[in-house]
Order: sequence, then structure tokens, then C-alpha cells
Amino acid sequence: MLRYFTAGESHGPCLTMIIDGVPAGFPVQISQINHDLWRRQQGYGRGGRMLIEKDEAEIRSGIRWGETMGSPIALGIENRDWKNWTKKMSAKPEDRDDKIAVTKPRPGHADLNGVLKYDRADVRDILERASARETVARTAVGSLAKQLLAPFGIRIMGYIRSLGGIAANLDGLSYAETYERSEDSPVRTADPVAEEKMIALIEECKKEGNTLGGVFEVVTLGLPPGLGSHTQWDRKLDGRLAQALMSIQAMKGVEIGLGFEMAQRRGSQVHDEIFFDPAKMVTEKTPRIVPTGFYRGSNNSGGTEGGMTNGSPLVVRVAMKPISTLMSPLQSVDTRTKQPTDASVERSDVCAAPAAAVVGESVVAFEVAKAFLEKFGGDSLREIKRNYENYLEQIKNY
Ligand code: EPS
Repeated sequence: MLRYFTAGESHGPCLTMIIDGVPAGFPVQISQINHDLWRRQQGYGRGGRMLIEKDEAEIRSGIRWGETMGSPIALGIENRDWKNWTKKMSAKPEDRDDKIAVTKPRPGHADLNGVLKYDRADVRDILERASARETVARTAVGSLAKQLLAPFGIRIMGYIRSLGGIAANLDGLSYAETYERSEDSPVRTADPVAEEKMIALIEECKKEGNTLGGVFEVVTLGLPPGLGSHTQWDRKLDGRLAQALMSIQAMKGVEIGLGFEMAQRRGSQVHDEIFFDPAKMVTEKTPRIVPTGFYRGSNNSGGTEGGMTNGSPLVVRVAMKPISTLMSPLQSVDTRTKQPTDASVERSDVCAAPAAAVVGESVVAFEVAKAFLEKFGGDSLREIKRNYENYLEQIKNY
């Protein structure tokens, strides 16, 4: 089973990841992981931290001469900011300084619930791990997962749909065009008109000491039908994607395909009608079209029915709330004195939704890779390829 853990505090020495269950023989390029880490650091509206960091992963186990060996993979990413926090985040008891305790929990952050639950006097003990800095680790893990899917022609693309209520007009653009244009945008959108408005809104919020969220979309192309399963609740791919995406810091909603809009329509306006044409049995395209001959006239389902992929593009949209650290702080209560106070102010971002789209890509990549290995699993790339080809042959001859 493919699984991973992350460890690390936002201002601690480093982030550590262990990815277990990766079969042998997959080529892995650290440069691709570092490219995704770089992409995650971009986006208009980021704060001062991104000027300090240059996130780069180091492979500490599991890969030899550019290939996986089947053993657990350990990755490490240094926090450059650590040098400014060595005493404040020290593991040594003699460095303790209760005067620097954070005691003004921010509405919207893990701060208050965390100190109550873990019985901590200093909110920093909570915020350090709750911080979206952890998304660096998830981006690296998912970037590796993308490399497990790449030999099968599976491609994953994330971009902004709306930011602070300003929607991008993506009409007439293919997923690939949307993605490629978004890659060049400071707010990761393919719509230049919306881009300008989004940037102006971020500027306005920055002046106001406010923050913004947004909605990003992640599209996966090249999936065969049949990843996930209808047979048990925890095997349904749509449910697993929703769980994984909701677990990204600051996410508040996940939709697949038409999502909430489906509830407004009639069945005849929602479900994707089924057609068959043997001429659709194309196998040699990238991303590969799976040769069943069955196809749909629309993709309102977003690529899943019954908890399984149906061969259409997998389309998920995720809503991110505005970041909870406001430079013009909201009302809070001092946890020591119980007196009203302004919430604490930490250096933060005005908007990180464009970066969240990159994190979302990674989170989707991991869940898809996990489902892919469950279906076609083996101990080596060659074995998995054989399983995959056999399955394609089977559904072709269905
Ligand atoms: C982040 C690093 C953090 C924040 C942000 C994400 O760094 P710092 O707290 O030192 O400025 O910029 O995290 C949050 C906004 C949050 O609320 O956790 C990063 O690397 O993405």
C-alpha cells in the first residue's frame, strides 16, 4: 500500500517525509520535485517567508541512480528560516522562554482548539505544525507520485478558477491550454482580464490588512476506467479525494465535476449519456485514451461514477478560505488573562490560493497513484506495466 507521513514545524530545522510502498524501477528526478516546490512558492500575494526560502528536496533513502528500489523513500527539505528561530524553536529545555509565548489565538486557525486539546500554554506549540508550511512536504510527496503516474501517460494540472470572488472565464479553452496559460500567470489563471482584477484585489486587501481565498481546479487526464471501487465506503475514489483535499490547510469545500450545481438541475441535465464507437479505440495518444470505445457526450460527473473513474477527465474543485492571519487582527481573547484582545499577528500571506492549486495537484496525484497501484499493483514498474496492458486489453475486448 502506498502511504506517506510528514514531520516538521514551520520554523523548525526541516520537513521530513517518508513515502512507503513505492514499487521498484520507477525513474525519479529530484529536479522535477524541486520544480514543483518552486511552483508552490510562486503567486501574487505571498508574504515575506517566500523571500527567505528556496525549497529544495534532498533524497535520503529509497532511490539509487535515479530509480526507485522498492524500499521506503525518505525526503528532507531544510527550512532556511530556521537560523532565525534556533532558540525559539529549540528542542533543548535550557532554551525555554515563557515570555515569548503566543497567547492570542487567531480566529480560523488551529490555535485555540489546539491549545485546549493538547494542554499547551503557548499557541506556538500548535501553530507551528498547523501551518501551511507543511504543504511543502505534501507537494514533494505528490510530485513523486506524479512521476509514478507519468509512465502511464497520466497528467495532472492545477489552476485557479476564482480568487476572492473574481471568477476566471475559461470558456473555449482546453484543459491543457488553461493549464499552460495559468503556469505563466502570477495568480495561476488563464484569463488575463480576471488576472488583472485579482491582482488589484490582492493589493487592496494587503493595504487593508486583510486576506483572500479562492477556488482551484485540478484536472487529471489519461486515467483508465476502474480506479477506486463501488464496493466499500473507504475504497471510493471520490470520497478519498475529498478527504485528502479537505485535509490541506485552509480548505473548506470540495466538488467533483458539476458538484453543488448538480443539485440545482434535473437528472436529464446532469448525467453523462453513454455512447459507443469502435473508432474511439485509440491507444497511441498522449494523454492516452483508453481503448474501450465507450465514451460520453459530457463530463458533468467529473470523471467518477460509483466511486470509480469512468475514463473521462477527473475534475475536482477546491475552496480555500482566506488565510486566518490578518494584519488588521480580528477579535480574540488572551488565553492567559481571559481578557479581550486583538488576535496575534504573524508574518503571513495575503493570498496563497495560486500556491494551493499546486499543492492540490500533488494531493490528487498521490490519491490517484495509490488507487492506480491498488488496481495494477506489483513490485516493479515492469510488472505493473504488464498488469496495466493486460487490463487495457481486457476492457478493449469486453
Ligand atoms: C508558508 C509558510 C508560512 C506562511 C504560510 C505558508 O511561513 P511564516 O509563518 O514563517 O510566514 O507564510 O502559512 C500560513 C499562512 C499559515 O497560516 O499557516 C509556506 O511555506 O507556504
